[in-house]
Amino acid sequence: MKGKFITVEGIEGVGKTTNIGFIHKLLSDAGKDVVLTREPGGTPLGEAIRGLLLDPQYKGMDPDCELQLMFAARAEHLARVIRPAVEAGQWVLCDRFTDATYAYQGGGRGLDTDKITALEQLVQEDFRPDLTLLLDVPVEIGLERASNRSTPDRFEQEQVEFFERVRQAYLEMARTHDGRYRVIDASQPLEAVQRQLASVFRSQLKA
Ligand code: Z5A
Repeated sequence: MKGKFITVEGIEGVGKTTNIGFIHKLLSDAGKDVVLTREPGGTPLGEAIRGLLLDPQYKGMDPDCELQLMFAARAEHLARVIRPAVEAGQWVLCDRFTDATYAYQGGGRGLDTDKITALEQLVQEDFRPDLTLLLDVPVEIGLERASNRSTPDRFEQEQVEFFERVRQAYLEMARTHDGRYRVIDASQPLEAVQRQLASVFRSQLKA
């Protein structure tokens, strides 16, 4: 039996890392064999590409270069980690995936969606997440929560308007792909966010 591919999305500081640990425990307690991974990254080559993408010395990187590096890392990740795990019946829990490309490179950088769709088709064929959790908070809350970081990476150096465009792109995807999206109000205290997540997984685990 095939496993499932679950992605967690949202703007910076929304609580993805914090809540992925909680979801991992929920699924493991329910007897699922869970693989935790992230994008960009998830393989040695992907993590090397991540290093290039986040490095502030490449501030001003050409948006097409950024887009293609995201998909180069994704191709390796799909081939080495995600597809084999799902085929083997594991539940793959991934911190960001292609919806982040639509939100950041499409919404944030303003790249044409058709370019992203063409690369998505090339790299993924018909492979898509089974479930996407969008943790949503107003931008000022996300940036405030993320503000304790020591050295901001290349994305964290962007302006508020950039993150507003990213958030709106995510919310628009949630409206149009409502079959696989669950929007979680992540502005609430952590216990309340985790109650919403537990409720989503109660129905997923029954399905
Ligand atoms: N990127 C892209 O452009 N295109 C793509 O296709 C992909 C990615 C895949 C790296 O991603 C960058 O890559 C990302 C987009 C780009 N850049 N940005 N921005 P990343 O996921 O590794 O980086 P990130 O978004 O910056 O993650 P993050 O800052 O680590 O945020 P987070 O994981 O969502 O938040 P957190 O670390 O769990 O929580 C932040 C703080 O808030 C922490 O102190 C928590 O204790 C606190 N927190 C969490 N939840 C709560 C609640 N409910 N109340 C109060 N405080 C809370």
